[in-house]
Amino acid sequence: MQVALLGIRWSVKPAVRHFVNIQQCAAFSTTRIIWAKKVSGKNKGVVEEKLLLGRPSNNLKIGVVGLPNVGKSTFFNAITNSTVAAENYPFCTIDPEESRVAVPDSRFDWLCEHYKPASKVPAYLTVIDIAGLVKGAASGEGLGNAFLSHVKSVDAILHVVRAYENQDIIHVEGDINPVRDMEIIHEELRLKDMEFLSKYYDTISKQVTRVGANSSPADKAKKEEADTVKKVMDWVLNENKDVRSGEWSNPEIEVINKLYLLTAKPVIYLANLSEAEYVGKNNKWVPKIKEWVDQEHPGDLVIPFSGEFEEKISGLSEQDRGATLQELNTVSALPEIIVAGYKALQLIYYFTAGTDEVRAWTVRKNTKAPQAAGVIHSDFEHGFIKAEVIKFEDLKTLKTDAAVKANGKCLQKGKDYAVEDGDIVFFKFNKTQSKK
Ligand SMILES: Nc1nc2c(ncn2[C@@H]2O[C@H](COP(=O)(O)OP(=O)(O)OP(=O)(O)O)[C@@H](O)[C@H]2O)c(=O)[nH]1
Ligand SMILES: [Mg+2]
Repeated sequence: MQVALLGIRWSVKPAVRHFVNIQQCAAFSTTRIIWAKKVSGKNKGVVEEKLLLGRPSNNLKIGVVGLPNVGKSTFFNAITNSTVAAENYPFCTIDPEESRVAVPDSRFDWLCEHYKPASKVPAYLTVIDIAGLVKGAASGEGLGNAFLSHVKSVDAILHVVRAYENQDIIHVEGDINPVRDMEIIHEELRLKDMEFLSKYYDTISKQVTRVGANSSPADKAKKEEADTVKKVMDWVLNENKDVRSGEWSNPEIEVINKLYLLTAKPVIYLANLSEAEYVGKNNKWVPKIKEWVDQEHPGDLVIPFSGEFEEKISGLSEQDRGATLQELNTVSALPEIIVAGYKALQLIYYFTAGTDEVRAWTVRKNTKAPQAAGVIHSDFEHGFIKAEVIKFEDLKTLKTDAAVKANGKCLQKGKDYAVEDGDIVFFKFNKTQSKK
């Protein structure tokens, strides 16, 4: 038997949280986090792992959504260092633009400093700039159907809402009212889900035959699917709620995840303020936005930022940017937004670290060690033997790999270990088990 070793290190704690001390802004609590729960009955005591809403992939994207001309492309340019058109007229953006941005992480920086590796690869967040949605989008207004299909293709939403006053910048609704604007967008997303669900239910309910003791598994599955779609439809239509705020069982989540519903996607609200109000931490709309979010979508995050300010400082050299921020006694909101976006997608990363390379590997939350190893190479998954895991804080405290080992802090983990954000991992795998 041949045993191959791969040097890997990674770790994670709640990623960096520089942020935004605007008093009124929401506490950091990204969307809903679904925890494992106990199941009853004959499997009593066995912990059933709760499935996550959303696509089961580690290549997820977050879309910038909002009314036209509210600053989405300005934000996109600042966050991804791009130069897409951001002009003062509605529907400046038509086709989606995609870019990716490195996820800031002080642990990654520390590991790079520590190992001085030849190659450094951080985690990346993929961001998509989407065209503005208007009232009536769900019924085709303002190219609504095309634009909503762009929203359908992303896995989470950064909802930009305008909270700055400026007579020169056109507002499609005529005046500034972020709460009304958020309601418009939510209503359009919900209407589109309702339309899709009604059509889908019509189709599958026709395929459902009477289910009895002798029915085939396929017939039973179809019936269960139809029942779930009906339940989701009632939630969206009758309760007027978003899919993501419902409590769903694992079989229901499996059905929901195949439907790519717009209101199932996690949302982070970005309140676009003027530079002066952002720096002064004072804007009359932020408390109202927060209040609406707390009432309608409890637990969702509101992050104030300023498009014009971020655009301005993103064009400066690192040194000048630092000096400007210091002089104004403020911080850029972008690192906080990137980290929050990553979390909203339920993504985490582990590190592999050594003098060759320090690298962050993205996996979805709750991913078991063999599948996490498979992100590096499928051989690591198929021939998985064990993962040697070091917690970042242990390495930081004890300083060397040898000291970590000598103190019993190099943890031996098997195939049932769910990799944690920030773990520094060294996989052992059996090459003879590998599959092509
Ligand atoms: N004063 C001020 N102007 C802003 C801010 N953010 C964006 N703008 C201006 O608002 C106008 C529209 O900005 P965009 O970023 O193109 O808006 P958008 O949401 O992408 O618009 P569409 O693509 O048309 O939906 C531009 O003239 C921007 O310069 C801001 O924070 N303050
Ligand atoms: Mg735009």
